[in-house]
Amino acid sequence: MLYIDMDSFFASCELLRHKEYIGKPLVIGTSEEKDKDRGVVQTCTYEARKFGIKSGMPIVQAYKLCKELVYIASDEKYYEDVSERIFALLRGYGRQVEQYSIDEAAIDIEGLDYNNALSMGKELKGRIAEEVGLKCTIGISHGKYIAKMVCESAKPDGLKLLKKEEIVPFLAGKAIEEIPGVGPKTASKLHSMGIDTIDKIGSVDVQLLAKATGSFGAELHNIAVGDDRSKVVESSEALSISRERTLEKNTTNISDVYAMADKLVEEVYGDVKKKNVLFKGVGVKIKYDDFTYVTRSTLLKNYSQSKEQIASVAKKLFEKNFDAKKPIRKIGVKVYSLSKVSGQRRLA
Ligand code: TTP
Ligand code: MG
Repeated sequence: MLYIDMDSFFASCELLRHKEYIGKPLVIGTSEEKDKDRGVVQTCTYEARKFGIKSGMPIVQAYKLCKELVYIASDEKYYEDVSERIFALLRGYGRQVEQYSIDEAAIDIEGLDYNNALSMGKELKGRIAEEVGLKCTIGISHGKYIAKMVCESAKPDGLKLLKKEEIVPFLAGKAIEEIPGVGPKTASKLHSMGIDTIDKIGSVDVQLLAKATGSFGAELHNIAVGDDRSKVVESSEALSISRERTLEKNTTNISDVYAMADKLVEEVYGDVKKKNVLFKGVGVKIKYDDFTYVTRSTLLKNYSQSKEQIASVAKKLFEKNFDAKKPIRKIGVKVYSLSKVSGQRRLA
């Protein structure tokens, strides 16, 4: 398994178009610059991390830690475009790719020996640096959980391979919270059983583990003994399901938009059923004849698998954002924030 995670992703994207800030402590925040004090840090450069600044921290606190901090307001549309280019490159290898977030993926490298796996990692780093201009870290090992942990341990700009026999020593003494997917709930259950480090998980009876942590128990045991069997799950774990299509002719008539939306909803719903996933988010994209576009989305209260719900939310979003003065060229419909109906747990 090869696990790739871009370094300080949003901040690095900004440095591509703001070369003047290279080498400076830079944060990307959730609020417009004029009211940046109300926002939180989404990410920051490694130069800013030296001051103790990190994701989730209020901007006000970040400024207390570093007075010379440079601030840029988040521009997620741009980061998504950069991400799409990176994923197109990753998918170009014809291997299974499981996308975990805007900047993280696991790639199935079955059939490669350690040397070839390392060569692939090196090549990927080189191509992403050359073709996109960004740095990333790659962890290679057996199973997704271990590969992700190896990746974390090699940040930033790292490439690290952990052989099978090196896994148990690597895990020794590490806190259970370092296992991807172990959140506060699982952690507190494990703590109440007297388990605080990963190696201890391995010495506990699997039945007991399963009783405390459900279906994750057996997987946790496997991870702890260096036998992480998790595999890439490409389709059902995809971040979103979407369709977009160009209208027959550019239009300022909303009924043309609704008619096309019905078709797209039908197709998106077809995929939802086929992959047997639930969704929590519904979004639309409106592309105008001047090649500008807007995206709008709504998060539902609960996970859903209803076609009517996709249709009604999409329609509302199209209606609300319709502007009769701007001819529309193309529209899109998507569902996101997906969850499997059963099985596979997410890492990130
Ligand atoms: P991460 O991969 O967690 O962080 P990163 O890429 O900035 O830094 P690194 O991987 O080198 O440690 O997240 C990817 C992007 O997701 C990040 O650039 C910004 C965004 N993000 C948030 O918006 N809020 C958050 O709390 C986190 C953790 C990330
Ligand atoms: Mg990252």
